[in-house]
Amino acid sequence: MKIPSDKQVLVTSALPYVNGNCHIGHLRTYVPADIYVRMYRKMGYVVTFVCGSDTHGTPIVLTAEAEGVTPQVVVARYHKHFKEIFKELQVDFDYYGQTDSETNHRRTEEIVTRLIENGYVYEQVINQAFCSSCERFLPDRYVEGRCPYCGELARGDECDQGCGKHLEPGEMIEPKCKICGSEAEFRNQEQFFFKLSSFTDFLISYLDTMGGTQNAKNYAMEWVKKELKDWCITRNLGWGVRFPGRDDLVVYVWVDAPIGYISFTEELFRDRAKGKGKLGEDGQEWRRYWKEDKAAIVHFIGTDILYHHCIFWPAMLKGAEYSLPAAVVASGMVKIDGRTFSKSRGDVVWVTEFLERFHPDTLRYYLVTQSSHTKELNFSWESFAMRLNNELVAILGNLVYRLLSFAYKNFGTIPDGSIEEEILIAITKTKEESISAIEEYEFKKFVDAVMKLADFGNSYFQREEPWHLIKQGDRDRKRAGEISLNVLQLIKAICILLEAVMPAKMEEVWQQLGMERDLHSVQLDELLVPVESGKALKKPYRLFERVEAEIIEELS
Ligand code: B3M
Ligand code: ZN
Repeated sequence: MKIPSDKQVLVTSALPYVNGNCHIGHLRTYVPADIYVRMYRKMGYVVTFVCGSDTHGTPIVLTAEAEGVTPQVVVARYHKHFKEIFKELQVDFDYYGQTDSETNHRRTEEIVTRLIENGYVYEQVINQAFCSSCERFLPDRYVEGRCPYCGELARGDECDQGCGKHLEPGEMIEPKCKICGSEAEFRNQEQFFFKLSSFTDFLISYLDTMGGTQNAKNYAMEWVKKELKDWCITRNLGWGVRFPGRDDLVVYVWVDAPIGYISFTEELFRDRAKGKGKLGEDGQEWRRYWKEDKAAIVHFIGTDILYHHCIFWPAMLKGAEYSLPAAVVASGMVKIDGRTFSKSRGDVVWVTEFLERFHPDTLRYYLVTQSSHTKELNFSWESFAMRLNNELVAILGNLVYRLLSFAYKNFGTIPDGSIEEEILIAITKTKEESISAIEEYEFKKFVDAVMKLADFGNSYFQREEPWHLIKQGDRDRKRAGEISLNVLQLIKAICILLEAVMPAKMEEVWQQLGMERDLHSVQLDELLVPVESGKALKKPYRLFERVEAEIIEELS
């Protein structure tokens, strides 16, 4: 999707449940979102990037109960953990909040009240799973059983092993209590429902123009055309955002979680306004994004939460009179060595463990090059090693080290000369391919295009053989300098583009090139600006190290 150049862009990433550590499956959404943000900034857009911890819902309450602590303790621990991981990975949110904030409670109450006033919420008594030995209702993940649609084992509010459908309270077959294991019974209980069914026509026309990846659009359209069921939006839980006027009920976590996107935008602009001492109007900037359609809102999510983002969420926004997302970008799921990711079976790769051995940028690179964004990504240490050794070391690292060593040793500064047509054309082509790949959320295509440019740099250097020329007379020496200058121009371009993917490593290259400006704020118009002759080069060192087979064996 092309975003009109006068629009601002608001990018969000799905909010992690903070009930456990970050694994590489999580990063499949955050890293591409961060790359998208960096590239749009380079393209000249004003981009705001928000995310935060999803603190409510039964996953967290269950973890807390198992540990014998309050949900706040669990939330605080993993909120900190996720923030640290994002920092290390340079997933650089403008604001990272959490859904238990006062702003989010207030905004959720306001939106739910608006939905009630607008006639989209009704009360109904439903049959709900109840555990007579624990003497409590069993909301969401408190219950396990079988999916009524496909018969697979399912937990709580989703059929996570089978068809992936969202399950309404009371829908599960053969429900059992997650806490004590006894068979649940059904008891009547009043809950509140959102009239999702009355948004069918709206959703059909909305989805038709919604941008984002095809998988998002197609799945959502299929669901809407089949039948939309009204949606139970309350739960009997103590932890969450109170349903207005009811002390015994909280809203379903999928109500207040996406509202977090709005609250974090509010909190960001409030903080910025405070910093400038201008709270009034400046603090209201968030309205431009969420009330006045002044920005393109782009949500990055995993395919498992498409239903929530393409159906519930736009209906809620519409019903409460808020702006609608311009695009939903859904990444495929991550598998480990061909197996579905599972903590209990040990089919999981923790990010902290990964980072003990490898540089964060190598993970960022791997996550976007291993498969295209909407496809499943099958992680294996072997495929990681191949990308690191054959691409980062052999193509990119080789180009940079070989050329810079040559230029540093023979000239010490950026040599004189002019940039050849061939080089300018190659850079221009890569720039165009990169922009259109990013506009289509084709992160792999984008990186592959830049790596092709690096490959071209290697062949050009090899073809021109400046190491022979340097030993000849002055004229040849001059030509060797010019060849180096041209490769330096390629490296500069690669550096600017790949900063979006490997911000730390490209910063290192940038410094080796002797550049003084902050690489992160350099825009794409600079790709063709000639490198400055006469500037001192820094002594180069190797960017990436090969990983040897023994290590891979040990890790696999
Ligand atoms: N907390 C995590 C997930 O289901 C969930 C996302 C909320 S996004 C508003 O992937
Ligand atoms: Zn199912």
